[in-house]
Amino acid sequence: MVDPSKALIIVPTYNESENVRKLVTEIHSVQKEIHILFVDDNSPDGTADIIREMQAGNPQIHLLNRPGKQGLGSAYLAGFKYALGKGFDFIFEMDADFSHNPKEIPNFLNAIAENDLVLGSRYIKGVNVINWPLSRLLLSYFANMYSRIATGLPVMDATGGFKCFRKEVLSALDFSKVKSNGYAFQIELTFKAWKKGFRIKEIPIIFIDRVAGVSKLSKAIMWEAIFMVWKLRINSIFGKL
Ligand SMILES: Nc1nc2c(ncn2[C@@H]2O[C@H](COP(=O)(O)OP(=O)(O)OP(=O)(O)O)[C@@H](O)[C@H]2O)c(=O)[nH]1
Ligand SMILES: [Mg+2]
Repeated sequence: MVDPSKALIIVPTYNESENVRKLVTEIHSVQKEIHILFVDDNSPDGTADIIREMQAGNPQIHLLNRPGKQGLGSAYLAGFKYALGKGFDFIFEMDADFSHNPKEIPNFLNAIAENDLVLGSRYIKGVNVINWPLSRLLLSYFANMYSRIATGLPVMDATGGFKCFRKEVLSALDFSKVKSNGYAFQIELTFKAWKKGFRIKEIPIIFIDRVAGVSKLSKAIMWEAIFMVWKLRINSIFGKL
């Protein structure tokens, strides 16, 4: 396993006041040296106030406060810049809603020792999704199949948001050229890392639908992904990634 004190978990938040306190407790009960960065878009429910309370006396909790809701992808890019600026070596993406189980973190830290990008995958070793309506599961499963066909990216779960990057991968990406913000954002980053020849490993995770708080999934996010996969492939043919 790599040194957990060199790892930062980025958690974008929008109205996650019901989840953040418990999330920090659980992450630190699994891996007490790890750092956590919340990127909050001025959540009206006061998520940032709770994070600030937790920050008092805990230097491992970081907060980037943005003035308004700007989307998941842009929150992650802001988080990546912060992570690189502070010299973290291993940078995670993770949702605040407990769809991603903190207990899996050590598996990522083990796998990143031999890889550059580790993806938490719902669709290797069967289908590991709990409590999603069948319609949403099918949408996600076929979206991944579609993305594989369009981009050629050989992973079973390209839209997942539980992943760990080595800093070299993020340093090699041109953030100003990252255009997508929703599910397509996940595909775009992994596709670019793959094209640059980085070692990518999928590890199985069990994904659980959110219990508290509200979903931010929208039609716009789906349309973006439908078009973006072809754009990625075409841009890569013309060397414009
Ligand atoms: N900072 C920031 N965080 C966001 C934004 N949109 C979503 N998030 C966070 O990103 C994570 C994933 O969003 P979710 O709403 O869980 O989206 P999802 O997982 O696709 O859908 P559900 O699990 O069904 O809610 C959560 O931690 C959200 O709070 C945003 O515009 N800005
Ligand atoms: Mg979620």
